[in-house]
Amino acid sequence: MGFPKGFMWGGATAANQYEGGYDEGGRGLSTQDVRTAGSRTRKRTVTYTDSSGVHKEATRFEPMGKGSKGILEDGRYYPSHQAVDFYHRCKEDIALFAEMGFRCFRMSVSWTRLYPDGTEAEPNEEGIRFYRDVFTELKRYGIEPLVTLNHFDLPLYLANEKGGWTDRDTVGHFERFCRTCFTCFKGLVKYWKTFNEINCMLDWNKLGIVTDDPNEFHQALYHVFLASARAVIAGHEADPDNRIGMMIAYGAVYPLNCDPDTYLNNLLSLHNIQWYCDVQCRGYYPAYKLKEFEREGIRLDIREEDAEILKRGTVDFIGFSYYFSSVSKAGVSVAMTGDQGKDVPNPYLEKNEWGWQIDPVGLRSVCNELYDRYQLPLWIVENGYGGIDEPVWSEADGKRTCVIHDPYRVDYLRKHIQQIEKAIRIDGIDILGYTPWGCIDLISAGTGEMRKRYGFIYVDKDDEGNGTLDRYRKDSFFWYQKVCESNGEIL
Ligand code: BGP
Repeated sequence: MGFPKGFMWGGATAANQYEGGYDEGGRGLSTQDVRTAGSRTRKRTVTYTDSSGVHKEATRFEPMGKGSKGILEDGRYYPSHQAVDFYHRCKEDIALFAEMGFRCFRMSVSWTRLYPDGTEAEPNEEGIRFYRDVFTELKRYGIEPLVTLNHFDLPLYLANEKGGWTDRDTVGHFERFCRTCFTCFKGLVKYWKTFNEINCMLDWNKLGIVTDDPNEFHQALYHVFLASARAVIAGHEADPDNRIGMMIAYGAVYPLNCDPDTYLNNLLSLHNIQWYCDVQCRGYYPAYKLKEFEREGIRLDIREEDAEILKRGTVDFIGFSYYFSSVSKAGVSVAMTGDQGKDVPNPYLEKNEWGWQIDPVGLRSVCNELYDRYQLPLWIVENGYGGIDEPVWSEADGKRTCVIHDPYRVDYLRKHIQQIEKAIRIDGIDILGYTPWGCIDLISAGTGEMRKRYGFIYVDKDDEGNGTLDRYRKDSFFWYQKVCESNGEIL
């Protein structure tokens, strides 16, 4: 078998979808806290007031306009507020992860739990205590934390009052937050990632941009790259043992046919995704991107010291999420947004109920693509099957309980793990670990639902926020337990 000793089997989560406790322990509001629930057919929205104070809602890609501010509306359901309550159930959950045999656990630190507005000089001690306890508990079971420093959250204050990432000061605020993490969690956390799915940071929730002006978008993103680089530098200074990666949503992209023009178009459309890796792994903007800026008239506000920061702040490994593959066609740009409805269908592949095209072989292809291009270790930090589970409820010893048969999830994961094994054994790729997404059911990022479930552990909660939040082991729990125990031999 290809899996090396010490391969990091585990699972992945993110604070805004998992943690809850949104107004407890001194935590401040984040942009994710003003996002409503949606569904496959009804998009999630942000509730906000426009510059005249009129209450409005906008979906992910709708510009909100200058002077807009995210707000909470009475009587609305905001899924991040409670999420699935890791805040109060962390010990119970960690015990379940340990029972499955996790060697690592991916989670994110909520920025506003440490810095409620993002601008404070000193961190919130209660927030630090919470995460320190979590990491200590993980260590007690021999589980290595893999920490995402930013998983789609931005302090609401910074977004509303300062323009979020369009403001260069946000870089400094983020660096202060990261330095606090590196100092306070030293010895407890060694593996970090800067920004989750940096290529999906297109909207107000993540960047704080209120217009669809490409210049504003690229300036904000430039600040994110700088912030990532400064975090990497700070992390290495704090502890040379720290390993700090980037994180991108990646997927295989196939040309529609063998027409040379189609092939070329495919190659170039890959640049839409690859340039994020180029900046973070090589330390500078690639020539094709600079040419594009020239053509589009995009001018960035760049300071002299920035080039050196980007260069010094390159990452130690590439973390990526992989859920589906796409087909490119001239005139249709491929972006890993998860909105596959608009994509070109691939006749060789099946889809899940959310239209995501399932493609295990594509995972091996992208491992090759990334490793050939950057020669950095890879970590598949998200992958998984989001589907509808049907629990079978019964009473046992006066307690309500349930079983969940989820062979579709096992089938999806098994086929992907087989391809990872080949990528290691046959292609010689250095892959550090595998942390399937939503190892415990949590709120969907795309739709805000609970019914799109990824977990090995079922959480009793519905799309309107009702339920006991009790946890139940699915069939896949016992399957993954064997995978971890046998280091991927028993699939
Ligand atoms: C990625 C995110 C995760 C996660 C996952 C699944 O984009 O990093 O936060 O949610 O996709 O997406 P969804 O929840 O929309 O099914």
